[in-house]
Amino acid sequence: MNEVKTSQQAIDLEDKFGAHNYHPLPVVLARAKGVFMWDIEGKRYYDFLSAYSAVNQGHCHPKIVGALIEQAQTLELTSRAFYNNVLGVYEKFITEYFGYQRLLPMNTGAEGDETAIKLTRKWGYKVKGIPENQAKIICCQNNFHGRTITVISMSNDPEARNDFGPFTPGFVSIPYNDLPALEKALEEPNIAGFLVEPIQGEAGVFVPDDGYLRKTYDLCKRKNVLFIADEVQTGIARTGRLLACDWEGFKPDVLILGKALSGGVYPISAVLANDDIMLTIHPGEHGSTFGGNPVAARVAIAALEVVRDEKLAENAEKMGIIFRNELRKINSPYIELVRGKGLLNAIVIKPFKDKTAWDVCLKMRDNGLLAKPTHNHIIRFAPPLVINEEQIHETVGIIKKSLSDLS
Ligand code: IF1
Repeated sequence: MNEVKTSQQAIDLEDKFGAHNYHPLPVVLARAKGVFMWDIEGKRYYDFLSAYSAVNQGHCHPKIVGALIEQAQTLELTSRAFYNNVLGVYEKFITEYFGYQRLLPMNTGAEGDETAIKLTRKWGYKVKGIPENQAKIICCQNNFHGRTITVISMSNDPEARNDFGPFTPGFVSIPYNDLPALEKALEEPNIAGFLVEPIQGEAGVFVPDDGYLRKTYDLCKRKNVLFIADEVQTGIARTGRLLACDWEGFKPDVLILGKALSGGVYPISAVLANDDIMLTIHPGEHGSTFGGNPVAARVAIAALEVVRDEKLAENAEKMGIIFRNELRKINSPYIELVRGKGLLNAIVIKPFKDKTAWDVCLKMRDNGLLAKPTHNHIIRFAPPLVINEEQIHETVGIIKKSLSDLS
């Protein structure tokens, strides 16, 4: 491979030969460890994105990378045409870990959502008795569940949808954090499920009212409708509990996981459910070449062990409280609002001197911290969950300095 020597060379190559489906912050990373990343020129940054919460366990965690290397050298892929000696071990491990009877393994978050939708429809026909092709799933406005055609069929974001139609039918969209809207939608015939993010990520880390999720779950139960939680981003300790739904003490009927299920070293997603739901899908009806492969299985076990052994949920809760408290002490004309849960946080930026969230992110980059704006005026702060208190104070200092550099 021809080595890239400077940041500019790397940017030029992507610009010339890559599809232009992203607009990255101009920084070219070459190495990472724990909460840090380094660019080609050797400058060090705090990672405050964690690859959108995929790297909860910290970059290049030795235990997870070790599992990846060891299994890749032993047995990499069998497909599901044959059994392998790792998948069953993983299925037993993850179902006990999260308290479900069965796992359906996939690769990306969007595939996890697709799988959950198929499973919910199947259950709707086979168990609930919905007439053929009539099943509907309730989703929320401003959701983000991925990029496939069916998944964007639930979206109301013009950038995600425009010129990608026609769309998949069978969704009913309601406002998020609105119980009466759900109650009303549940009166419609042939509703199979309600799909929701416990905290809306793309919407700018929008945290619903306390009790909202629990009440929506109870409403679904009353109407024999499956509660499907997309915990691709909120799951696996990010919000200060193993699952964000744990904050409200209930178990979704269908649980979708991704991202941090691999600690960021490999695309792994999962759908978990109990027998009455999962066994409605039969051989030949759903699957994936790579889903549940031996490398993914070993990596996911290691990644989940790290979350448990290093008490990452507890740390996320503690560090999150300190982080939000410290952020709220900053006196800056740019900060309108600080919100979040655990280490999934955001600040809403007030327009001031024509500066946007993008300008703030560039300044933070210069000062050694990487974060990404969402929607022009919101900045997400989601460091790896291994961050310690001293580092929280240092990073709040960087954020504060960056805001004052701008004004
Ligand atoms: C991108 C946002 C985060 C997700 C939830 C499923 C998926 C995602 C709740 C799909 C993916 C990503 C993907 C990333 C941007 C990003 C994101 F800003 F768009 F909203 F994280 F906050 N469910 N989230 O958040 O998972 O198929 O990507 O594995 O670049 O699109 P995937």
